[in-house]
Amino acid sequence: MRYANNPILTPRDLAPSQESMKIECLLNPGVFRFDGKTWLLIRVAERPEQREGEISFPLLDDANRITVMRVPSSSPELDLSDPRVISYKGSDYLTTMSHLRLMSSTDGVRFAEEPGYGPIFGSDAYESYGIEDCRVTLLEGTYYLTYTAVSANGVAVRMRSTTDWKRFTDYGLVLPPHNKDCTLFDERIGDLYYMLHRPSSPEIGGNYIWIAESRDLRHWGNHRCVARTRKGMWDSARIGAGCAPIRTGEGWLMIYHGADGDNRYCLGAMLDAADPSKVLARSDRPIMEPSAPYELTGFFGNVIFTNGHIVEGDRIVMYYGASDEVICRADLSVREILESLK
Ligand code: MAN
Repeated sequence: MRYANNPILTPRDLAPSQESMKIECLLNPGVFRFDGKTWLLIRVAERPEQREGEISFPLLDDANRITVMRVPSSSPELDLSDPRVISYKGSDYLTTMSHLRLMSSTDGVRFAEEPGYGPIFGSDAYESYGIEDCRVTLLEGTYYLTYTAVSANGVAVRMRSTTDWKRFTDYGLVLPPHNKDCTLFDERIGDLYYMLHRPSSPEIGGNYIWIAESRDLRHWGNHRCVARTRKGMWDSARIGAGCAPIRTGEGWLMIYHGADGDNRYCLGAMLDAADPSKVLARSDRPIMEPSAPYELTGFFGNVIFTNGHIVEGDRIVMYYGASDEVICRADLSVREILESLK
């Protein structure tokens, strides 16, 4: 059920990271409990104020400072058909650059920034186009952040960890391009750690959900494909895992996003066996699809995308990005989702 006062956060609710920038979108928060509160780790996408006659977009330079690229908007070598991407002289850039912002709440709907918990920015050449869509997994007392690191080298998965949200350990790129939508499981299975991830293989294959395992959280192997896109269905073009799967009496319950050829993003569920590389059941129809006005129109309309929830008994308190612009909440029931998979 959608929260009646959605959206709970919009770009106007936060100040830009610096004066020259404007927040264009809030997207796809990681979600966790810490210090007795619910926290969101929000993807904040910014771009420079646009001037007449030119298109400008941000990049990190070699010294990790934000610089602005400017190109004449009349250039025949400029392709702006996708609001998320700028194609110029054969190279692709992002229209916005994302960083991650922490906000906390005691009631789960009113969120505020807290002094001492600063923003997280891209930190080197592998993150020069920004960092995005962070999953947060609490595993054996440590929070693991798995997020998308974007640069001219490609779209990859990076990991950091923390226990206090002030000091972070960097694991570097745990998966090379092209890969995103990575989440760790929140417990070991046997003596192995597991992650779900989403490599892309556009010529043969596609955008499928994979699983990998590790003994030390740094080196990942035994990659296996868990689920593929399905022709003619709501998840025909791309799929990707949400956050850590939920352990239920019937197996691992995973919420995932699926998009079709028209870039319409919905949510569905999969039930995996005790061996999480085996799918037992999967949503024929979405468990949530864009229908509210804020899900139908916005920066990139027709999008519901989640990578964070907390589970309280049967209740899944889920936070999601709508139309790549605002943040919303919906409460789901584990039992109802399991029923829908029968
Ligand atoms: C896609 C979209 C964008 C994102 C890039 C890079 O184009 O998901 O929002 O910035 O990929 O990850």
